[in-house]
Amino acid sequence: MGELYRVRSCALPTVFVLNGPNLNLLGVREPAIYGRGTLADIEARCRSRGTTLGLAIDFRQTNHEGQLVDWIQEARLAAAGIVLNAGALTHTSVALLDALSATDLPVIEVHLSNIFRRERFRHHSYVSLAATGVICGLGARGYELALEAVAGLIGEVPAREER
Ligand code: CA2
Repeated sequence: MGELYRVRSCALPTVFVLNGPNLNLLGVREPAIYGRGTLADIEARCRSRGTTLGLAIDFRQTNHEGQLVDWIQEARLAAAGIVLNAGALTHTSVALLDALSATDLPVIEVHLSNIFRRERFRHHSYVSLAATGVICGLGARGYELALEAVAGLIGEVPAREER
């Protein structure tokens, strides 16, 4: 009688799913490389997978490098993990590498295409230098697998050498 119950917070961990330049064109051009699905289709798959994994999905796209840097900095305070397809900035951006290096969050780098079967300039990734893991060549499924990886990594004790 008269017992007090503490209300437990049930906020889900948020994962930022960040997409870089030209990914808004998916489904419009280059279907041979990227398939016929749109970015909206990928977002829907992420939201559905997020629901089953118990993750809130914050899905964004920008064509601007500085905006991606701002979002990665925002994620440090607002997210439990990052899934990042930086588009062509993957291969050029030290600014993204520096922003990612400043987070302690799990970061999964995703590419729709297998960048290692493509032009040589796509074989190098600055993002990979700060990523926890990399998934490429599996199309939209790669985003779902990345969310599974983040779900597993959230709350995990850091590896011994990182402590
Ligand atoms: O395979 C990926 O996901 C990429 O990150 C996609 C980037 C590319 O620069 C990376 O090397 C690999 C390209 C983004 C999408 O570009 C489009 C261009 C025209 C039509 C549709 C998409």
